[in-house]
Amino acid sequence: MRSGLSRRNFFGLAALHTAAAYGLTTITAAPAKAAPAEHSPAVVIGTGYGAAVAARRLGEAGIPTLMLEMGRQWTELETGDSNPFCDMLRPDKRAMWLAERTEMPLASFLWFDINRKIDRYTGVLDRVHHGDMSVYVGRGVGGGSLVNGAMAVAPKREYFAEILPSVDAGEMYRKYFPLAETELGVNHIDPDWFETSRAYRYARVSRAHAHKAGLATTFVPSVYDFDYMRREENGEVPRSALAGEVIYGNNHGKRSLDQTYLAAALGTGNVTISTLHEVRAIERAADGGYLLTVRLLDESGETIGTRQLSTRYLFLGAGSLGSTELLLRARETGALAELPEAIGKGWGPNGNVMLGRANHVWDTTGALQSGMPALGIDAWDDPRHPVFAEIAPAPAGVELWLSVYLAITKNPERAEFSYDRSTDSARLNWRADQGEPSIASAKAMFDKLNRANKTIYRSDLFGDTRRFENRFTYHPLGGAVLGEATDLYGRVHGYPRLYVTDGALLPGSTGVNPFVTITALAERNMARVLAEDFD
Ligand code: FAE
Repeated sequence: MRSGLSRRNFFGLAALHTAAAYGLTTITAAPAKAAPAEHSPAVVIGTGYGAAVAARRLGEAGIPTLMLEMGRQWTELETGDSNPFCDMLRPDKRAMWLAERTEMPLASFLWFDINRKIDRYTGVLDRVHHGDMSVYVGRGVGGGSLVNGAMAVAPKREYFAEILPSVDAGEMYRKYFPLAETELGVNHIDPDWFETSRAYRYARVSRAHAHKAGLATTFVPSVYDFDYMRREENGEVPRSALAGEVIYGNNHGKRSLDQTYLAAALGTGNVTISTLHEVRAIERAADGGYLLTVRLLDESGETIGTRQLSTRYLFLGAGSLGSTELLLRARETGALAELPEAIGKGWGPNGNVMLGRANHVWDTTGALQSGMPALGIDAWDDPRHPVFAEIAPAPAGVELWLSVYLAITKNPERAEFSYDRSTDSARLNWRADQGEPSIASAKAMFDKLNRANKTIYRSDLFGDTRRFENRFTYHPLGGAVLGEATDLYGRVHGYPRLYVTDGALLPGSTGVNPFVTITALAERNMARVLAEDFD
């Protein structure tokens, strides 16, 4: 147990462990509620950042709340392996959501395919394909927090004010960003340790190259426990960040939502989580509440039943893709026909571009690399090509003479979802050419870096010969944008007591990795909704 764990989090974590031990799909800290009622006063769809904030604040306000999560619970699986997650070098069925092969962001090395065949299973990482764009998302109790790189960055205040001008930036930076950072367990790397850690040699090499090109670098806060990481390097505790664990989950060290917001939510005794429950449809009930049709899955992804649930207050926290699809389907099938035109619009990939550089033979990046980035190159104030580039690891366990980056760029292009009746799903119309402004910005920064260091791009990493990969994003944002599809607090226009609480609210870009912004905005919105919408 982490020191400083509150009593509430303790009871919530105990509930998660008990459910895991008995293979339950219902997680609750309230003994009287072993099975969720078919009616719940509040329902939250999803268990990612926005959802976890909503459920916790509802639970604390004494409102019985049911969370519905299509993925499974990952705390201590009964796999025979005491670790729930597999690592990146030895992926198995737990790696990916209902896939027969892994789909790594770095798809090849020296053009050799590095993906592996796996068994189909309700694994933790999903890559959802939409033509020219595919979107990585986390599946399971904790959503994206299970698979992400833990970088906990608040956007520059001027940029936040630019993307959400109707939100009081003063209040956000005074109150809600600090609140989110505290509750998420954000911590900072000890700069002295960073300078000596073997696991961050790769970041120091990239930093030296950036500085040689006149570019500034900055440490990035994290929700990975840096004290734990230091003990990993000293050989005192089991390794996680230093054992190639990140996109398929971390067995130790990471403060994912099941350790923080969700444990606190369950600890109120008012929140229940039902796993392997995929919400398929939302309609209006005769009493003005909402009816949900839920598909029940087994661990191989087969449908084993359906449930009908009713609620008075419905919070959508299924992520940019999930929440947008549910709303679009409801509008286009006529179930919630009055939903606004703005549903499905304003989507962007946060300008994501991945790339690699080949290092000189004397510039080794190290066989041991922390899976958790701790440094970024910050050129966001560049007037022509604003870029914030995370210095990413390539933890292969051997020297690769490779530097990898995930660049976040300021790309004004946006895409829309439309409803495809034949597949009953939302389709995104992002085109490859819309990614060109992102590539131009990343190229401007990294050309400079290469020139100064006499280095070159790698063209063997993304399955073909491209040097810049922007056919995927880690940061899907938009689809139900704040102030357009909803009011200024996430209340969906036209339908009382229906809310969006996740990354769908953000208009396609945050300029930095987004989960702190999603969390802080959800905190702000929930404070208002709880004060005004509940009797
Ligand atoms: P999200 O966390 O995606 O949660 C949505 C949840 O809803 C998921 O658990 C889904 O399984 C569930 N769901 C979806 N549809 C349904 C349905 N119909 N019924 C029931 N459940 C459903 O939403 N961000 C950072 O800030 N820093 C990082 O270092 C970082 N690294 C990343 C690395 C990777 C590999 C990935 C994939 C993402 C990364 N992100 C990072 C992005 C971050 O995780 C993401 O912005 C947030 O998780 C989005 O939060 P939401 O609340 O919108």
